[in-house]
Amino acid sequence: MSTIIEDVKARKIFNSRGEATIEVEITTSEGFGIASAPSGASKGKAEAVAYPPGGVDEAIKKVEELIAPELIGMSAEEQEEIDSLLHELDGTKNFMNIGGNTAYAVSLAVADAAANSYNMPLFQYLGGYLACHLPYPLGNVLGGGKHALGKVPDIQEFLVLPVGAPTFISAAEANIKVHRRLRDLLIKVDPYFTGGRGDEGAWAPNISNEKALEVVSKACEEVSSEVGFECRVGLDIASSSLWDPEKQRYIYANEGVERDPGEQMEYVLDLIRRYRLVYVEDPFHEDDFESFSELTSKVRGCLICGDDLFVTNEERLSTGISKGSGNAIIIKVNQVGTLTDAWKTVKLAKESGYIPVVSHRSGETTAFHIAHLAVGFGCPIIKTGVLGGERLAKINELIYIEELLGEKAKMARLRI
Ligand code: 2PG
Ligand code: MG
Repeated sequence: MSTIIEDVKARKIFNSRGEATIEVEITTSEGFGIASAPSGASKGKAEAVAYPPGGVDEAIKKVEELIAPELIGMSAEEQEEIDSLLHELDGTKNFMNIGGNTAYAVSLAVADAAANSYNMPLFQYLGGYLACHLPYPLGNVLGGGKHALGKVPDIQEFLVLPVGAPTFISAAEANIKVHRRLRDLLIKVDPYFTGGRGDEGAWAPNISNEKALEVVSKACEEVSSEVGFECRVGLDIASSSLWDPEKQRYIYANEGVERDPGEQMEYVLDLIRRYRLVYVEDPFHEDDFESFSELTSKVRGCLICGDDLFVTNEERLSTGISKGSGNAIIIKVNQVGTLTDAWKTVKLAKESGYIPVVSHRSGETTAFHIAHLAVGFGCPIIKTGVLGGERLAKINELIYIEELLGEKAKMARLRI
């Protein structure tokens, strides 16, 4: 059979922040696959542990000594079996022994190798003939929080979602235009603006959260009328990074404001209304399912998305569903480790009316696989940056997929 695994290799490479990470290469009798793991700065408490004690070097050893001997001889098509084998070999709930990033790179390289052995694009191998919907790119254009230094906004990400785009390439182009327009606007509002950018290529100016929202909204409005379709504004508040459990308050350090959970609720509601926000990620800290549900019940026409809240975990999503917490979920495969785990969560999300948003991490490699995951898993939104080689690797791959699909290509159905 063409998909029999003949060799498994692991090596150390570097991500966009210059941190060491793992890359895994799998050779089958008629093809090969490769995948590398990204890494987060604002991680959820319930995420899989990225590396075993001993870091990337130890992870490489685990692949070579523990995982490779088991995989060799198996078929790369046995995705579920291989993913449960990874759990077995690890033996913990959150990949403490082999590392979630190790599991991620192996799991994805296996799928990549199977697709390649069949001479098929990964998205088609994962999603079949019906996988022909392109996601809307949710682009980070301005940011602060844990992704930048200095007196930047406390809110981690100010995002653009080109909801009216007729094609993927026009959507990607609109996001780039907003990013570029912002530069011109920021020069006017921040006299010290040097053109500095954060981890994901978003501008990192010395302005308040409110000012940031004003300029991003203005840039979106201007670009919307230029391109002839609507680009809307979203936020990733990444509230777990602001939450002080002792004080039981959200600390907006650069702004010099503290908010208790009630004030945070009022603040977020006010921002959604005033700026017609279309998307708000992690408006409350990672254990506050109740506030997520209260906010979700109070707003219309805005996605309330859980990242640190759900950590791509099926069980945590079930808890959210039962309480009505949010209506969208971030999908970062390395938060749970394997493709099978992530797929189960995506499936549950779709069955329950939650919009799955496939996402990059702040520390990315130049791998483009998440572009294929978005199309293959049928996720209507992909969150990946607007600029920077490691961000454009995903965007450009989607442009290629759109071209490859030809007349079959359609933008995803986005019900907000
Ligand atoms: C987030 C991500 C990506 P990180 O919070 O959504 O934008 O950040 O990878 O640092 O967790
Ligand atoms: Mg987030």
